[in-house]
Amino acid sequence: MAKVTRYETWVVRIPYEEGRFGTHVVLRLTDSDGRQGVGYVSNLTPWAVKAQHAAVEAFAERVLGRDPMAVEAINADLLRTGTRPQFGGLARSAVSVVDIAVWDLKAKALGQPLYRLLGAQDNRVTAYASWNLWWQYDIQTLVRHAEEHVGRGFRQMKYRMGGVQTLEEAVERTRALREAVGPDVDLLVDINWSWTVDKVIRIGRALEPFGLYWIEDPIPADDYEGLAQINRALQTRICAGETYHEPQQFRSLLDRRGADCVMIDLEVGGVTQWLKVAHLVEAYGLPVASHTCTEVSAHLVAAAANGLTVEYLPWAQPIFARTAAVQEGKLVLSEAPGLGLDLDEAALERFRLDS
Ligand code: SMN
Ligand code: MG
Repeated sequence: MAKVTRYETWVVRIPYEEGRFGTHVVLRLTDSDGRQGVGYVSNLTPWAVKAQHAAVEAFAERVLGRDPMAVEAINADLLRTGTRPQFGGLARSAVSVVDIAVWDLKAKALGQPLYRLLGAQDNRVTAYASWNLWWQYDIQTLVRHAEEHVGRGFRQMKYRMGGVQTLEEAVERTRALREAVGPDVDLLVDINWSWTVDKVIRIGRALEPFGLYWIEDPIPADDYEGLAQINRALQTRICAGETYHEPQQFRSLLDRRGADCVMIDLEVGGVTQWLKVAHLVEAYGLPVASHTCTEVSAHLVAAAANGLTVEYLPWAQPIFARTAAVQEGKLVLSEAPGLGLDLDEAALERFRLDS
């Protein structure tokens, strides 16, 4: 039986667009057979990254000496010991990074790509381009970036409109994108919790002729009743969930039918908890989508019977030696055991953020 013998961590801050950076906490576990397991999460609250980094190291320390095959027991032990009320989501986030790396070790020990170990039939999974279409861009830039995404092989892409104030501008942006990509490319829009129920319903109805694939996070994510009201009022699929990290939050959304698709971030507790939530959502007859952490999430969406699409954000790619190809709207996962992720040590040092 192999045991986890070593951990290494990095905090990297990587530019991915003009003036935009992604901050990522990366962990590598090594076991007594010399296998290495990689885990990472992208931090959307860089001000807290030091605490998150320290938490990841604290939990990684607790995995030393453990058998990486025992993913369920390790996850339960870490969450039980770490998730005190005052520690909350940070603990889950840190446990998530450890859980991902342990699953990588487990899959490698079994010589299987993670998606196959989890039961996926196919190594190709639908993905959408989720960068370069921010609401701050003017429409000409937005259209050019959308055309570039089509040129990269994407058949779905997500733009943002949280900062868009008027119905007229929302319609103008959406029309320009629809005309640029044509009827066969899916357009997803993310409002990032910025609108009100009335505004979403009013603008959502005006956008329905454009056949949006989903409207994401239209209002604050804890307004389950508001989400249900929006969901009843609009034909367009409503997607929510990326900020949830406790099972109760997903149950509240599902019990109120607040969304037609549930977005699950790996910081919910890693692969172990992501799968549990996906199964919960499946029991309600709904699909799931992933949030950030593309290289890991793709395995999960490919394996989940109700997996819908993968958020493709390339902002952590520079730290990995290889990245999956995009072909005809699908991410093509490698046959390599585990996550198929080899860290580029030079890149880790180059982008290292001393925390
Ligand atoms: C998001 C992710 C990463 C950067 C900005 C916004 C957003 C999403 O949460 O759904 O992609
Ligand atoms: Mg979002």
